[in-house]
Amino acid sequence: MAKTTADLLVERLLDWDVDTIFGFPGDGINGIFEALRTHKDKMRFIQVRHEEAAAFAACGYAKYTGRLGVCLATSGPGGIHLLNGLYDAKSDGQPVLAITGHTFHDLINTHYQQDVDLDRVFMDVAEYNERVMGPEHVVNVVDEAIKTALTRHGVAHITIPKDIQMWELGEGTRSKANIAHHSADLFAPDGVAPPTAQLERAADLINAGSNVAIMAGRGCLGARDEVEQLARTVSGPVIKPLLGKGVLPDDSPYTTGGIGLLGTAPSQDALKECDTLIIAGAGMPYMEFYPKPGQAKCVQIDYDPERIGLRYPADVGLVGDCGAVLRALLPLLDQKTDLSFLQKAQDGKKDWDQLMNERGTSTAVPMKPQVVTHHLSKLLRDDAIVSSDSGTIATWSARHIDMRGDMMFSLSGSLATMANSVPYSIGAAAAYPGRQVISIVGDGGFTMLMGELATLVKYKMPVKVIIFKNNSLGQIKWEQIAQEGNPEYGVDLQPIDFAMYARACGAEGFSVDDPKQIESTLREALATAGPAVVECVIDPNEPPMPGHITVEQAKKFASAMARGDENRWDIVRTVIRDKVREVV
Ligand SMILES: Cc1ncc(C[n+]2csc(CCOP(=O)(O)OP(=O)(O)O)c2C)c(N)n1
Ligand SMILES: [Mg+2]
Repeated sequence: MAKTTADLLVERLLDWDVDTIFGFPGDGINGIFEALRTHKDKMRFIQVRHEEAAAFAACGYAKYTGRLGVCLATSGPGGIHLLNGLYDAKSDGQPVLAITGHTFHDLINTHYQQDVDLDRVFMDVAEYNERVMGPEHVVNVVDEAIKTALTRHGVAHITIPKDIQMWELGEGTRSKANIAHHSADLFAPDGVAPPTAQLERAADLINAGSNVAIMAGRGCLGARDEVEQLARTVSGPVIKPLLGKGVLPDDSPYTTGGIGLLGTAPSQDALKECDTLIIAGAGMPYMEFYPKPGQAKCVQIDYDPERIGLRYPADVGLVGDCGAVLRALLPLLDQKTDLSFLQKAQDGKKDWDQLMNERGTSTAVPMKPQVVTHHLSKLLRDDAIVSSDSGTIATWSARHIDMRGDMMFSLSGSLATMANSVPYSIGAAAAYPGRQVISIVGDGGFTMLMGELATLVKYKMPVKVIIFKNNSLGQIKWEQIAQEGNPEYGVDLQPIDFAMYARACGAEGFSVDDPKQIESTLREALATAGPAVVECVIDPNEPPMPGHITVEQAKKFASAMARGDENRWDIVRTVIRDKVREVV
């Protein structure tokens, strides 16, 4: 039997070493499903419960493997459901290929069923976007789509009308110009190093500085040795934006931890006091945490020339892979002998760690959210892959989950969407059977894609889902109070028994509200063979405060309380208790 367009699609993906596709069926992609069925010994299809989760899983897969992630959805609504996950991939620079169906090729734009031009819908999100016109077109298009996604670190999209998926090769429609087998399944990454003169300018600038701070983001995830050597050479602290959490282990003497609202005080101090800043593979958006423009000389390293000077007025830009650029730069740098800036940062980090330890070991009731991440961190294996959702949980994860060994960590960075973490864990579990995979998620984020627990059960993915139950969209509640100075509104959640829900899905379900039980409950859950949910009932009145609180934030907080937040006395008590603990 002659090959169909869909056969050619699947076989070309296999040529590109794609062996896993996350998706959800529909009549607009039945042709592709038939090809998936007949190639199922080589191509694994993972069926999620919502297409958004397929796109998140593909993004997580790409983040944790460095490889292309692939997702598949039907015409119209299926494709539309992918969008948020695709924007997540675009925003965090991940190579993801989305494949969708379209209606019959000769009914497009005639108000037919599921007649949505997804190639037009995806114009903004996708770097490459093409409608396949026949079996002779698909191979070339797949090659271009994949190369573009890998080169531009973004989304590529292919849509195939449902009848064209079944068209067979050899029906005489190949144009003379389209020579068969002319296109290659080969990606050749750009390996050009920055010119020597630029490297020398960067080195001069760094050598002349006395307080050098390094901000190392996700672009440095594969360059741990180089970043550590840089820190040692310039005697400066490494500040890790959240997507770069895995760049250095948290017990490294060279890191002050995270930055931003959910970062650490010593990172904030180091950036406030540095006279030289090296930004490597980072685009942390919160400019108020950078040095003031003009305060520090700046060398920025990024694979994308468009990002040089994006957040801070860089004096020298070095374009390329962070590891390769640092290897070229390091021999030009002088060893700094004055350790005072680094030592101050290390002292600040020690104090911070002590504060976090106190917060994390609190026995107060209701249980503090930090207590959960504190104990979880200690119980995790050195190979754990931890995904966090957006919400206050991101702060508790950022500050209390310590990176060790080969651990990986991610969340939705620039898009900061909710509901990504369980699907990211699906991507991680698919890529790394045998590794410990953890999802840290709020009750709000979890309920958005709650059906994905069934996906974990179906594929026997032993992901442990740690749900922080505060019956609230906590992050927004605190924003309303502390940033806007308004009493909370529209943020309370109808409670759900998540442990019972887990069992209804066929997973293990645990529930804990006692800080004295948290360690043993987590230990028991982590030891289970399959997927498990741990519902952690936590204090809804514990605010995620920045490392240093500003006068403005304190004033807004006071104003919201004065205007009558219904939980104001509980909140005030909690905040005062924290402040007292900090000072005593
Ligand atoms: C898709 C989406 N909708 C809304 C938001 C705004 N938002 C950010 S965090 C948050 C609250 C998250 O609540 P939950 O998951 O319960 O975590 P918590 O903050 O309570 O820890 C909301 C609504 C978002 N980031 N993404
Ligand atoms: Mg919540």
